[in-house]
Amino acid sequence: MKYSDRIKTLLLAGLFSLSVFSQVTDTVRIPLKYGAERFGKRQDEAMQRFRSNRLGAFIHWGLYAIPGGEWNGKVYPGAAEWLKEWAKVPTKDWMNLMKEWNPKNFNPEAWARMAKDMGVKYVKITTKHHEGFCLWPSKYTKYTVANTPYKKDILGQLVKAYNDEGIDVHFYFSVMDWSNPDYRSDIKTREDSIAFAKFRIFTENQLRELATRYPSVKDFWFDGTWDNSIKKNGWWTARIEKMLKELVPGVIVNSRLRADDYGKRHFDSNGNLMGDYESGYERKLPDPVKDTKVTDWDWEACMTVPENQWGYHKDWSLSYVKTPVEILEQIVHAVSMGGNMVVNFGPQPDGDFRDEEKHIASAIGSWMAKNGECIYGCDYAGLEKQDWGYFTRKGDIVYLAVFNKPYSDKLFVRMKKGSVMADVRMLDGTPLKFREIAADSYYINVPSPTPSEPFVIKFRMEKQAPQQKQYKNALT
Ligand code: 2OX
Repeated sequence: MKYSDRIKTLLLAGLFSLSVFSQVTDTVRIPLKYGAERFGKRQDEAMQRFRSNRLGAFIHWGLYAIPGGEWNGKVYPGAAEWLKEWAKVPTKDWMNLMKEWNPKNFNPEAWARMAKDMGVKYVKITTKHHEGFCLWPSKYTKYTVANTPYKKDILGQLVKAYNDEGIDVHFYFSVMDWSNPDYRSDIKTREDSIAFAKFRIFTENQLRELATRYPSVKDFWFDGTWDNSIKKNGWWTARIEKMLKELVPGVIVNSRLRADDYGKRHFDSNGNLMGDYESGYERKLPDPVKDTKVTDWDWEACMTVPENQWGYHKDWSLSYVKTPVEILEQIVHAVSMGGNMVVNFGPQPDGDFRDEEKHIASAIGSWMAKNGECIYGCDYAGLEKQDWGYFTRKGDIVYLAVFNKPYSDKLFVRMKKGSVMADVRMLDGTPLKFREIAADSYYINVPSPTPSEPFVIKFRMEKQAPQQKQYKNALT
């Protein structure tokens, strides 16, 4: 063998041995110090709990709730929590809102009951949004609840109330902080690096404070991490994740925090997910036919009720407001592709929820009480998507969540090769008629009378006994 051929063989052998370890996209072509720390999904108990929870609520609550999208008589149609930016409000003026932070109707136990009744297993709370106002009494800034007329720790009361109801609490944290003078969106001068080094320490202190004050926190969901300054500090984002994981055993961190050695985000330069789950599905969902690759990693989507309002906005007539059934469909859609779904709420400045949100929470809750079996602990079923709705699966039980009843009154199901359908029922146990109509293909009869809301059917997927071939493809 020529020398160059020997080198080629060695290289090929090297690539082959890498691919033995790798699943899916997992290859290490580019050496990274701050890339993904793992190939594939985390499988420890905390991660399994995160995954099986499946449905969560998001809470966006901060000073922005007070103006509710209006500044100096002008209503801004953009996201209410971005008002400081839309109306170019200087920090000093914005922080005057702290004098009005006194949510008279805030009742953490009522919030926890609302979440429980909605059927959510976890709640993600904005500890600090881009504005920089903290819902906990942080030692590291004056912009906190402690310096408002209300005085009390909002976050601490919520953690306790939710946990008392058995609901996990996740922390939203914006790294970008519009009120810290040391924050930089890019680092171009020596002065920028000095300021940003101070800002890194401030952020680390706040995160250590959150992790130690509230050790029952299950997840940190980072936001405001897209600026160049953070992309140039990939080493620091890796260090933050490591610090939190040392402080809180089992804690889960979203993909949005990290940047690798080259400033690549979410997926590192080798295409491997950083953090524990992908958090890029914001107000959108993967295509249920084309994007089944998302089932290779854990992910969580988050959704607003209007088009794009996270914080409280006083005028919801400015954009389309989703109906409860549309939100339910998005929840099922996410689970059918192996993801979690978080539905957002923007509480009013008085500490109560607007009527529309209360209605949505209770409508989702009553559907979940009946049909939650197809959501909690469920995953991608591995079956071909059909137009009537979505499949989910738990072990050998497959669920059909029907959102579009066909005129034929028959639900088409294509089974995996080597498996057969058995024991088809409504969730309440009522058996349904079904029959095999072609190779691996079945019809299930729509229940009669047809339920007046999206309904769920389940069946057992059994291994096929050896049998003679009944169906044959045409020769063409
Ligand atoms: C949009 C365009 C440019 C820069 C940032 C955004 N952005 C930020 N969009 N949404 C956000 C924040 N993430 C959501 C979870 C909310 O907190 C929203 O304010």
